[in-house]
Amino acid sequence: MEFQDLMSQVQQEAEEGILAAQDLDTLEELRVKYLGRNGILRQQYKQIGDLPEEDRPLAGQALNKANGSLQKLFEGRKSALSDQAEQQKLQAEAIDVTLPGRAPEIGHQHPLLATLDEMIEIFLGLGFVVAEGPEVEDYYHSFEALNYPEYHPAMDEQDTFYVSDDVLLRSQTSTVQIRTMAKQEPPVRIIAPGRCYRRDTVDATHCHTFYQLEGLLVDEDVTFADLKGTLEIFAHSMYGERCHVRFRPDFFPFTEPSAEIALTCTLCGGEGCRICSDSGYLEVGGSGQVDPNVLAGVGYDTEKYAGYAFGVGVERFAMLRHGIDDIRLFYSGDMRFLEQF
Ligand code: 2U9
Repeated sequence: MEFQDLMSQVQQEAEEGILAAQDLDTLEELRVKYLGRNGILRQQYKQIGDLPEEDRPLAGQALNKANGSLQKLFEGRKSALSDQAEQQKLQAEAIDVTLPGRAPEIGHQHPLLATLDEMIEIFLGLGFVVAEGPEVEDYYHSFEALNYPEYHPAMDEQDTFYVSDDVLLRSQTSTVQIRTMAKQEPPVRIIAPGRCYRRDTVDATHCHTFYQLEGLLVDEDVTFADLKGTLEIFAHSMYGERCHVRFRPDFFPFTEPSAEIALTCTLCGGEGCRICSDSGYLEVGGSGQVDPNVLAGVGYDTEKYAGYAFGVGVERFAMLRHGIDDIRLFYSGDMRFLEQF
């Protein structure tokens, strides 16, 4: 094919390609193909040397003209595509300031901790102070100081999570009361809320991790009647004046005498129903006069001082408060559950 014809064909191809390019990357590929250092036009410049002497000036002029024309076309197309890309970017990033703002999600308290706070507030109103302590405890504070005998099943591995022979996850917040008494003389009037751990099989009413609220009052002349009266006020504050406390004999190593705490059923008011298995009462925890061995263990004069203590499970109260029938929901992290509170 004649040099001129070939050059015209190349120029036409290049012009069509440049005008058809829809983006800067495609355009750049065409620039390299036709106008680049190793491009087609550079090859054609080299081929001029192979033409007859008399044809070279005209061919060179024509090639320069084509090169200039393609460069100009390329620059124009590049400018157009650049503007277009800029416009597309601006549109993509455009913010319609007239749109309503996105309201920030307002968080809210977990139902379990909301119930715990409600319970704590009642005892704060009675003059108790919140005491806290470590969740990873030692054998002494967990068992010995609480008058557990050596062989008591609670300290077996099937009930308690052990980290080592002497280090474990607390199974009750009573350890906090021991630590507090060791640091101060009576009167002691504390509540110990917090997470506890037991090797329980997880089901609708048991979980290996649960919240407890324990209370301890040590002073001169503290009686079982004081205990009952304090719990009665707590019951009224939580569920109204018709909710009463029932004591039944029980046993705990750290209290003597001990009593199981039951409240008038919050659903049927004592008539009997599905929730309370027709008993009219709901067991919620335990209590008793602090065993003198425990007081003596922290150095208190047991001739002068006596105390009462109680312990309740918080999940129980939260489940009654909100009609929840599966304890696992509290720890599921399921927003469909949590968003209801
Ligand atoms: C000291 C002395 C005595 C706290 C008590 C209970 C009875 C009790 C359970 C209720 C449900 C734990 O969450 S639960 O599983 N607790 O029955 N707790 S008397 O007595 C103490 C505490 C500390 C120094």
